[in-house]
Amino acid sequence: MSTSSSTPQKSFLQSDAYKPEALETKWQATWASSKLHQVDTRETSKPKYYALSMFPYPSGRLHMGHVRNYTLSDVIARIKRMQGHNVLHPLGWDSFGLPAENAAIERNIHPKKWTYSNIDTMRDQLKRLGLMVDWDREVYTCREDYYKWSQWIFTTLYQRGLAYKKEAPVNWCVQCDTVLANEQVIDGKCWRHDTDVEARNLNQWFLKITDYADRLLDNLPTLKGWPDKVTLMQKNWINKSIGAELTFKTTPSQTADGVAGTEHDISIFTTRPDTVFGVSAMVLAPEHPLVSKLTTPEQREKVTAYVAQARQKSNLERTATDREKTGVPLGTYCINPFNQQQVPIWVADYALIDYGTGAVMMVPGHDERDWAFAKTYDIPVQPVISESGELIEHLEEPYTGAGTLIHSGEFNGLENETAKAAIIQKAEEGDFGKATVNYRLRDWLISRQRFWGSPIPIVYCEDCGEVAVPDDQLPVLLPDEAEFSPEGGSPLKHLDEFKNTPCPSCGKPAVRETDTMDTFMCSSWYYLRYLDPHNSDAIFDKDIIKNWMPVDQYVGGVEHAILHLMYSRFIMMALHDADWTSHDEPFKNLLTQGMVLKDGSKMSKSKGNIVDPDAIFKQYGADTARFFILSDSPPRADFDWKDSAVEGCFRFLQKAWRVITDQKERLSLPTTEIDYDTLEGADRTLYQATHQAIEGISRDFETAYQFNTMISKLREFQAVIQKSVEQNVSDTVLSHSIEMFLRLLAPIAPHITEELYHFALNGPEETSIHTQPWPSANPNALVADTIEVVIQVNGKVRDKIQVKPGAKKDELETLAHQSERAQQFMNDMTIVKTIVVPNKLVNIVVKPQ
Ligand code: ANZ
Ligand code: ZN
Ligand code: ZN
Repeated sequence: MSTSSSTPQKSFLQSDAYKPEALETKWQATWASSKLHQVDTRETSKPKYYALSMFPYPSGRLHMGHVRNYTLSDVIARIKRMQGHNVLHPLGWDSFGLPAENAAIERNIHPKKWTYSNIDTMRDQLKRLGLMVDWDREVYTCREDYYKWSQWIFTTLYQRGLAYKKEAPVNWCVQCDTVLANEQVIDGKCWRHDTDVEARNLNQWFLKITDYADRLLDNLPTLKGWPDKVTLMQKNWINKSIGAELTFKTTPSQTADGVAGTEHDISIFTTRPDTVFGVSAMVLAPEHPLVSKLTTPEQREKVTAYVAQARQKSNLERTATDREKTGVPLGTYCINPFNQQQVPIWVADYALIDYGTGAVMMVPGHDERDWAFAKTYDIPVQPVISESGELIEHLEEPYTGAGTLIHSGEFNGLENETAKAAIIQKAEEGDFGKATVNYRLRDWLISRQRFWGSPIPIVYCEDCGEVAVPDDQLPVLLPDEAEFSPEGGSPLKHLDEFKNTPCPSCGKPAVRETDTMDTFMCSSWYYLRYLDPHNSDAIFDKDIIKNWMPVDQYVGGVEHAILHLMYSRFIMMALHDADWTSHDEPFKNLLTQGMVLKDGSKMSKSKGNIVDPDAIFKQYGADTARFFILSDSPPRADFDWKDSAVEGCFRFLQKAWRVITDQKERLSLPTTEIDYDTLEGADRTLYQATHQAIEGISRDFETAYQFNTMISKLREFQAVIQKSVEQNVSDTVLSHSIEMFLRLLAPIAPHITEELYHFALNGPEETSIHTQPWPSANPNALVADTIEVVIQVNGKVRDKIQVKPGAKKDELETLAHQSERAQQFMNDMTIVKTIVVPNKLVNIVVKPQ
């Protein structure tokens, strides 16, 4: 064992067994010392190819999901390199974030120490997997040479008016002990915890992603290499709705607190102006500023209590269609400007303050939530859209579809889509409304009240106000020491040395912002830094970015469909607009891989069904792990880990090893000078199988990264090689097939193929199988030697014959007439005519004599 890495050229063929562990560590050391995976991003002689996997969070140890993710991008990268590209396949660490800080609190380890030691473990594991990674480009988001530039992006956005601070109701997770972005709240719960998110009012930093809402939406159709599912999720998240803002005036005599005569305007946003004649009430969000002003003294107590209670609930909880709707009437009224009808004003928590105008015109006949509300409180329902066009007075359930307007005055009889435009026009003419656009997308809240993140580079000065830290004073260093108590808010707040600083602008004593950035901010641009990771003068060299972006193939989990993938698109667009990049979309193609299951259920600590990659590396080797993780299902589908199937993959490699090493004495390079036309017998069969394998495997790769079918073709190919050995195949053809077999297998199983390339095929010492070209099929060998032609008599199949492809019509006709089987049906008949479809069939038309 001790000799394995110190004598890299030692062959394992001296003993004939396949011993993956020693062989793999030997090659990993050799590749590292020969810098086989080093990439020069300034080199432009070859076309570039950027293969990227979502970088890992250093949680502790590698799991099989990582193995799958990184193997997928690695195999793509390796094939692209063999196909002649300059390929970059980098890795790094998404290494700021909560788990490190929680470990610090629970176990009293500094988050940095915890993070770095996890990174060391996981890097070793990833190296053990045999990845084609240029480790000189490794980035850590938690290192100052990286977060300096995360801060620089923040100040760049700030200067462009894209970062601002405001007080707003925000989502608070008690377990994370910090606020969350809207994207981090899933079904009303924290994305990391199963805890319900609370609403709190806080003064926080936001990035103006809403300025890019249209562009994020409009570019989606250009992302042709993305799964439809992901683009659809982004579209729904942004949720652009076109509608109208309409103004309802309150009834003057009804004004609250006894102040008679005051009129207020209530402005609502609706996507259904066509239903305006069906309004039964006005609903204000509990936080709406008019709630208090429009409450009558009689209703004040109830309203106040309701508002207080509503503030505790999360948005999702408040708007879910299946929750019971609650509300309280304010005691005042407003007037529908279209029919002058007076309707009561309510406060109800299903109206959200941060959507539209925070007020909703309630149309119970045509909206599910309004219907539920009206039924609870006995509010009248007026149908105004009729599906059939007939006049109706009563509905059994809300009708949300299209139809004809009824009970709608001058708009009666119009189709509702047409009516929308007509109603908006009338509102504009009467000055009580206008057409508007609304988005569900909110600005991105990036403040976090935690320690283990990049400080937000802002200083507050009494004289100058908010000052962005200038470039030459970046990074704002995260101090080494802090108190990590779960109480008391941001740990940096309690560190005077950190907090107190001279104002960058006037020099007077000032204080720093003590919140840190959402780690999604740090991970929204890492793919740019890999391209120029050691640049200390600038975030990156624009020319390199220009040549290398966009990422050609991105691979990762679908759980990032909205969060990371949308944030990255936004940051890329913002950097583009600041003239830092020439592209505004970061990822050209996206592959979202499925999950890794164990015997049908998700691998998880709590289920105790985790398969540890190290154990697999030790028992079977990384090549088997890689081969197996690709073998069973296509990349997008879930993958079910079965121990027995791993064993089968190991046996396949073992057999390849045996078949090839047994023939070692006969094999030699080069193998490409073979004249196919002269081949016969076993040689011809093996050569054909070889080129069919090349063609099929290349096609499976190009069309949809069908690694599982590529692997079944490799298995078939190997079986043919094995058989041909028993059938006196020549040394040259056998060498050729084995060389092609190894090249096709090399991206998937890089170690065993490198070993066999050198020691069974005698590949030149200074070369690597991984820099050999990807094989291309000889088209002549793909054409079958003979094809089947059907012979029919009066349209009925009577015989099948083998002919050379492209046989002439008269040749086929003669062969058909000679067919004994066909002749049995032609006895005593006269041939009327013979129809020949070359390469397919001959139909002989006969009639009785
Ligand atoms: C009247 C109406 C009638 C509506 C109807 C729908 C159907 P999307 O499409 O998701 O944008 N709405 C407006 N502002 C709201 C707020 N702050 N909180 C809760 N709901 C609000 O949804 C737009 C619809 O959501 C709007 O159109 C409004 O109800 C409601 F038959 O107006 B609609
Ligand atoms: Zn949480
Ligand atoms: Zn100042």
